[in-house]
Amino acid sequence: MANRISRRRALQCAGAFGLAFVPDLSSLLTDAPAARVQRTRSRRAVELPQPHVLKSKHEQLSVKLVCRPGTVDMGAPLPVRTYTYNGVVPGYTWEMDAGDLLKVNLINRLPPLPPPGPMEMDRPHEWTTTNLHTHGLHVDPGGFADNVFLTIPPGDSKHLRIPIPRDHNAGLFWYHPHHHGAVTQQIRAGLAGAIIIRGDLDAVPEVRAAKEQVMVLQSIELGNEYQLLDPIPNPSKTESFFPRTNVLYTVNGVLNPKITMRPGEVQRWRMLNAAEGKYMSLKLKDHDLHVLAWDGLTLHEPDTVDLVMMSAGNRVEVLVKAGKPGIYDLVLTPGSSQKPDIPGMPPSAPSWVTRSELFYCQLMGIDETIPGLQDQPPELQPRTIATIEVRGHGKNMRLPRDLPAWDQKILPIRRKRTVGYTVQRTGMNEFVTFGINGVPFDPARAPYRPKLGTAEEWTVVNECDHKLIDHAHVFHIHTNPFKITWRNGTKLATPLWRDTYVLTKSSGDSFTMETNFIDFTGEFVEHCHVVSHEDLGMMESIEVVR
Ligand SMILES: [Cu+2]
Repeated sequence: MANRISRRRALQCAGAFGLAFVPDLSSLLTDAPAARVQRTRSRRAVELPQPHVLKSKHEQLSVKLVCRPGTVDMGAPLPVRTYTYNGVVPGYTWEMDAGDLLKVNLINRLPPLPPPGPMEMDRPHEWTTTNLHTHGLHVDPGGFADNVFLTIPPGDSKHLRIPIPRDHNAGLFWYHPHHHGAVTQQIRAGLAGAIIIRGDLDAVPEVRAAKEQVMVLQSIELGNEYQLLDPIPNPSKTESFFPRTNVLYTVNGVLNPKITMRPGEVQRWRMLNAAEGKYMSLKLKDHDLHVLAWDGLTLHEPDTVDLVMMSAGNRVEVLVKAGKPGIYDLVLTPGSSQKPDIPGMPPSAPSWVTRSELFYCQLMGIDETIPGLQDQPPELQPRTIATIEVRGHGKNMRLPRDLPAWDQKILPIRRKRTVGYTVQRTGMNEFVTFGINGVPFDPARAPYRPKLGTAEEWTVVNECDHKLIDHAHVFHIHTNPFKITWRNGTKLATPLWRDTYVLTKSSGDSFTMETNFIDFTGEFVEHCHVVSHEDLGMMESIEVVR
């Protein structure tokens, strides 16, 4: 049994030896310095592949999910050596109906790590141990179901059994590993896959008529030889917790695939941001995006926009109606930035050179006084992640007017809470850990205990010290979705239903949400879905009790 020590204890030990925790601050940004963003090697664009689909039969879907190292062709200059589900990135798509039983035989064939020294709960650790989270599904968080406290070390396996409730909402969800300390490593490797629950939205005639494209957006983080690098639990000043020199922005595992459409054709793009900590602001040149649903929660009517901002973990479903013949780029901008473009939110900084970017420029040796995109670090530059080719002739397809909305009634609010996303630093301004309300995740700590059959109102605040570099965060809670009612002190005319939502980069930014704790008791977590922040402590447990 590995030895676990608390951060406070570790600090005391470190102090005793005259050491300080002074990791490279750049590792706290979602963008490591000097990482190159790989576009694609010269070859003809491949048509967007679809992950292989496993469909339920007789109200049951049984899958064998093998985590193992593998070599994958993503269209980069070299084959990519990383972790895979069943040898592919992303994993297969699981398709079910509400009421089905999902059975997963999860087998861990990742390499064992050398025996660890003392493990710190807010540093990367046991990064080849795994488990499984079904993100967004309203299912049992305990036992051998959607239980993120299960541990499956290399060589081990578990049979999971996850009944999908009969009244489950239809939409796009996803699965990924969630072993604390290992989440970043396994997500940046590419371990993720889509889950589709069929239902009312699929029956809308205009939606049913549209060709469906699942789009798993990932950022695969690699070294010089396009190989996954190990995390560094206690990096030196010049190292990162999660080193990488190449970042591949892939859609369904390939760089810049092509999507072919006919003029007037409507397609349904089911997009998932399965990247580690990357905000993805997506635009399609000369085309509107007609949003049907966020996070598997259908809107009342399509929301027509020219940009969607997906935080890590978000899903958005859009209809796209092809215009005139031509080539159109689907652009990610500003991609992995700490400054996500958030529709409806005013920019929170007076200039595009914010403190974090300035800091970044200093690290990179970039002259930040010269304005213009060429001065942006490569991970902050806009980039094309897919190319749409409209050609030939097609019939003029229609868009829907009304949708079968998700609008669960919120129970009477039983309690209000403030949840602060915080960073601890030493007096010397050196990073110590991330936390929630100042406390880093500790598995031994008693969870917060709301009562089954009640609702609560939480205000989530970015409480990073404004004197320090800014961090955007992403709030995600398991098991129950939430309804956002206020943002930065302004009541929303139309509340937003999500299971994952951005907490913008400025200190004091906040949103207020309401959530029902219904159907399931048991322990689960809420955490930052910039999962490097989560592995470094930004998570807490909740146990719903009778
Ligand atoms: Cu965070």
